[in-house]
Amino acid sequence: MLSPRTSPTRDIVSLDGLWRFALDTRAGADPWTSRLTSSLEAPVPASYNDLFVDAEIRDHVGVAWYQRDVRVPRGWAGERVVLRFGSVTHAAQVYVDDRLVAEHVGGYTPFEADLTGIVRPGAEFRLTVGVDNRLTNETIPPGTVTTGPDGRERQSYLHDFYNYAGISRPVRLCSTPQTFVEDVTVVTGRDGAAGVVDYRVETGGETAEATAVRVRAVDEAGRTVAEAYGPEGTFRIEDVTLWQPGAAYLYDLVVELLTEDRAGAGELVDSYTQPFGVRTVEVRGTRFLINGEPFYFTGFGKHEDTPVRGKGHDDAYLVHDFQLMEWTGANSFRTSHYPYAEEVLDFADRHGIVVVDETAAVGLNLGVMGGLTGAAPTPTFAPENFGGVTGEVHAQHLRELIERDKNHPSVVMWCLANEPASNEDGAREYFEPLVELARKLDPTRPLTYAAVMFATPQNDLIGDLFDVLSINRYYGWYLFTGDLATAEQYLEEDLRGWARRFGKPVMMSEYGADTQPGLHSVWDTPWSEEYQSDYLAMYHRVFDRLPEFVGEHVWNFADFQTSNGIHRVDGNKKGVFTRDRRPKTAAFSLRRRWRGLDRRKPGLADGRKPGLADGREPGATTDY
Ligand code: BDP
Repeated sequence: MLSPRTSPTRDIVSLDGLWRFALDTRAGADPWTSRLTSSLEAPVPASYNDLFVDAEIRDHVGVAWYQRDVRVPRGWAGERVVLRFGSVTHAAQVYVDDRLVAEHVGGYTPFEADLTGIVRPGAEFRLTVGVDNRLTNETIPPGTVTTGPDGRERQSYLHDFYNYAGISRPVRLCSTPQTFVEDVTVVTGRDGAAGVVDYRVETGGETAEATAVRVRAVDEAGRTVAEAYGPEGTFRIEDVTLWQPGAAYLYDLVVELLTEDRAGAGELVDSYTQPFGVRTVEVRGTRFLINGEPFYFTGFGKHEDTPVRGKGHDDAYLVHDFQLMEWTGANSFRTSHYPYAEEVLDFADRHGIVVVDETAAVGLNLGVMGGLTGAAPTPTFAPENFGGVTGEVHAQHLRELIERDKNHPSVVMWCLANEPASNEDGAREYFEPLVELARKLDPTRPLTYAAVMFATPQNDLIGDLFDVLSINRYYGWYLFTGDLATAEQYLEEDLRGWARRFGKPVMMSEYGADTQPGLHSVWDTPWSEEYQSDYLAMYHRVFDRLPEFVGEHVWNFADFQTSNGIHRVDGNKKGVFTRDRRPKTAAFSLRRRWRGLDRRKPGLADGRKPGLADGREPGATTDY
């Protein structure tokens, strides 16, 4: 699905701002049929949970209503009018006046409603959105709703981050011509110094057959460097400037629909500009290659999580987070544990940050209920749990993710799930069709999943289906807490086991320790800032001993809010930055390691870990 962009033929009106707001329990029957009586107003985009000093709202399980009035620009006569939501978490019903115009399930992907003929240019309409935050075994992520002894519904789920809900990304009213560019796909390759670009354009609308397609690639200086005609084809960009990690370069693909077949002769019907970068991604042996060069991931698992706004998109935090990642020397991050706002990926494209793009499939693992034993109380993939429709819902989420993000050069790998029960019977049957689907939709990007601690090199059932092994481990935190010497041995044995069994690149997708900012200790004291640094340094020593190792993503970039049912003190404190983005000691240690990695050292050329700039082995030092 294309991102909304203005063009000579397209306009956009932002519907962000304050909307009327009421919980379903207080909104009366059919609240879309009239003006909401509530005096509450909620900002869009934002999660609603932390806005009001009202526990009933924060803990609400079910539907909440948002409403505003919208005037369609009078100049849009004859145009197609589309309403577009960046995301509504987790399910939405959208009404224009009394009429249901869209329903969507999935809290982290966009959807649209075509309002042509339903709304009138120059006139106003009442827009009402029902936002359902319930998670069940038929949603991704999954969860359970139960009724407590007080008759109130309660939501539980199998992930630790707080279940924020609301209209969390921008809402826009867009115009397009009646015949319009519906989709664009760009796949890039290289032939010597030239870029080879395959493109495909899909046209929508009634008169689609009567139009011709022209595409132009325009460089950053505004020069047209290639042109092609027809709905699909290939063109070359001679002396191409590649999109590279840390050195982004974007071309614009200007897609034009014209009234006639004769190239360039017709009148402009629609125009849409799709940015793209020329780069290749490939897994070869135990190497991860970008543009044919070994790439070593440094960075974080993140969350969309900020005070007050919850999971609402915020451009100020977007800019600041990327600044802090660059400051620490991160070249990449994982969109743990759901697709992030499109604005985030556009920014990564423009700034050369590499992204591992994850679906919202977190918590497909009943083993987490068994505590450290990992023994699932009932099999995860049994039909009554996640062996039923969950897989189909997961497939739909995957489709929507790939359709949305396929053109982002920053996205180099799809992560199909976080910590699924890949060690349990049924895991292979569950994941095989998803892997097949992902490869069909996008044959160009490698696939991974983040392996849970209970999944070992001995019992994992799905590693061979994927291209990169991403491993989440907490030796020294949940296991061998405070004993980094023992943790180091187990970690090394574990990681070597994955490399030995599968012969594929291995990366650490999570490793981290909860840390209370300001707590200091001369001992190995868990929760102290020094322990977090020592813990990370221990992991780095191990990584640097493994030739198959291709990257390190620390858990987590920043502290984040968790649900009440989790035993934590005001959230997960594994952040290298606090929730308000102040650095803990570990941020400085990471900065020394990551910014000190010397890319010119010969080691990197054959894909092995580089040494530090001054010749020391990375991780061999005390890092704070
Ligand atoms: C991992 C999960 C992550 C948690 C982390 C933790 O993937 O979402 O936040 O544990 O416990 O298992 O900090």
